[in-house]
Amino acid sequence: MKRGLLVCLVCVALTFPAAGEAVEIAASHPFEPLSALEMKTAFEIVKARFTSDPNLPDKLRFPILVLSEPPKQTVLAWKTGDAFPRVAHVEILHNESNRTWVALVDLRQSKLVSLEQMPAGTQPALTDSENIEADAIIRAYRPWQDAMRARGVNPDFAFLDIWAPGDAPLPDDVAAKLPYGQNTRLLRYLTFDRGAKLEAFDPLAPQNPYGRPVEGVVVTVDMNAGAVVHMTDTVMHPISTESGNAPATVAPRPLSSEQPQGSDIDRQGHLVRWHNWQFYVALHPREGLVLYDVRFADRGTLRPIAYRMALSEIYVYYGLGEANWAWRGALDVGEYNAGTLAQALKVNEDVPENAQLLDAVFFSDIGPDGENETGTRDLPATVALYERDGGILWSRTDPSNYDRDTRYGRELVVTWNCWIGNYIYGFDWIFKLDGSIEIRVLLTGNTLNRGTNAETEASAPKVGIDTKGVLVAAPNHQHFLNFRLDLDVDGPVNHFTEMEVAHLPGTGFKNSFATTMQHIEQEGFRDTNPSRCAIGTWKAAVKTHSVSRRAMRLSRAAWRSPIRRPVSRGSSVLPLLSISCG
Ligand SMILES: [Cu+2]
Repeated sequence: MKRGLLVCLVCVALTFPAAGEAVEIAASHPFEPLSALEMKTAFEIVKARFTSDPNLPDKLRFPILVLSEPPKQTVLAWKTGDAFPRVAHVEILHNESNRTWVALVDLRQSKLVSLEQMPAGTQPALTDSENIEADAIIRAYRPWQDAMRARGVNPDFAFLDIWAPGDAPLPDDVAAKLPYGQNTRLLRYLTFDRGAKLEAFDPLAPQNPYGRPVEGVVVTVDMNAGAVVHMTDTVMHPISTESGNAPATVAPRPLSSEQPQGSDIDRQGHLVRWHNWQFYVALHPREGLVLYDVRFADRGTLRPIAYRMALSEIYVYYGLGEANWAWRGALDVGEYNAGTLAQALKVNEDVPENAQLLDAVFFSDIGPDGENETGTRDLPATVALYERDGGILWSRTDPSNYDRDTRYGRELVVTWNCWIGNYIYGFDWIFKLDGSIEIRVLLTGNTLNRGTNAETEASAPKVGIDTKGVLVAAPNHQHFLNFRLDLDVDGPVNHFTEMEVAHLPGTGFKNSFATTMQHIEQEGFRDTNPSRCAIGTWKAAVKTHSVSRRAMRLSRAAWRSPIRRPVSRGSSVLPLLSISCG
C-alpha cells in the first residue's frame, strides 16, 4: 500500500463560515491539548462543510483529531498571558471512495481554514470503528468459518487480531478486480483461539488469546467495499489450549513509597517543575507522551534544553519468509495511533503509590453522535509522574583518611504505556539531578506466536511445548524505536556532533585510540557503525568556522550543557532486513 507523505493535492477551500457560536477556549498555554468542547466544535465545523457541499460525501470517519501546534517561532516568542493560535488538525476518511482529507479548523474564529484532499493511495491510521465492522465481516465469511472448524476451532470462540496490511501487495489477480487496485484500503487479520466465549471466562483466570495462535489463516479485508478479498488457508497445526497464565512465584513483602514531607514535584496542570527542571507534558493521540519546552535552571538562568521530545515511530518486522508472515511489519505509531492506546496506569502495578496521575481526552473516530455528544472519550490516569531514589549521584573518597563525600540521587520519572495487540510498550522519561535525561523503554506482553509442528525452527529462536505437547513458536523479529528530539540547548541555533572512537595505528604502542568528531548538518537518515561507539552531542553554537567571541561563548556553554549524551550508549543492533529485499 502506498504511504506517501501527507502532501497537499487539492486545496478545496480556504475559509468557511462558522458552524455556530465561538467556542469557549480555556487553554492557557500554546501546547495545551484540545478540550472536549474544542474537539466537538472542530467536528461540527468539518461535518458542516461536508454536509453543505454535494460533491463531498457523508459517512465520515476521523482517524485523528488533535491540536495543530503553533509554529515554533510563535511559541518561542510567546509569553504567559499573550494570545496564541488555537487550531485543530482533523483527518477525514471516506472509506467508500477511498479518499482522505486533512482539515485545519481555527477554533478562535470557529471557521474552517483549509480542507485538503490527500493524494490517491494515502491512508490514515486504522480506526476502532473499522475494526468493529471488519470483525463482523470476517465472522460472517463462510471460508473463514470453515477454516476454523477444519482446525478444530469454534468460530464463536475465535479472537480476530487487527493489523495494518504491511507492505506486501495483494496478488495481482485479486488487485485487478478492485476499483482502487493496490491503493485499496486493506486490513489484515490473524486469528487466535480464546477457547470459550468471552462471557464464559472466569475473571480470576483470564485466558489471553495470544498464546493460542491459529496458524495458516490470514484474512484480508477491503475496507473500501467492506468485503473479504483474500484469505490464506495453508498449514494446519495443533492449537494450544492453555491459558498462558503463570502464577506469581515471588511475593515480596510490602515496599512503601511514602513522602511524609510531601513531594518535590510542583505541577500546575501540564506544567511541571522539579528541582532544576521545568517542562510541559501532554499526551498526543499519535506519539503518546510529549515533553515540550524543557528547561534547566542553572545559576539563575532558566536555560532552554529541548523544544519538543517524543516517540516518533516503532517499527517491528518479522523474519519468517512465508505468505502468512512476510507482510508483517508494524509501524505502531503511524498505523495504529499508539497514543490512543494509552492504558490507565494502576498504582502498585504500573507506578508506585507516590505517583501523580494525569488524565487525557481524545477523539472518537466516528465523531459526535446520539450517544456521545462531544465525540470524545476520556483516558483517565494515562500519564504518571513520580519521584524515586536515584542511587549514587556523585561520590569520592579521600585517599588519606578514607572520608567519603557523597550525594544521594533522586529521579523524576514521567511515564506512560500503551497496549498494541500482543505487546505492551512502556516509556519512562527519567529526569536526573545531574542534568541528564534518560529514556527507558519497556516491552512486555506476549511474543507474536505461531503454531508449528517442529521442535526446532531456523525462523524461531525458541519453540515452546505446552503440557499437552502442542508446539508454539515465536518467530525472529526486530523492534526499532525512533524518538524525535528537537533539542534547543541554550536556544534554537544548535548543531549535532557525532563522536566515533578508532584505534590509532603507528604510534609504536598498541594502546592508542582517538576520537573523531563529525558535524551532522541536517535532519535525516544516518547509517552508522555501532562497533565504533558513536556518541552524539548537541552543542549550542553558531554555524561558523570563525572563532568569534560569540561562538566561543556559546561553545563553552555547550560543554556545560545538561545533556551531554542524548544518544544512548547502550547496545544497538543493525537491521537484518536484506538489502536485496529493497
Ligand atoms: Cu517482539
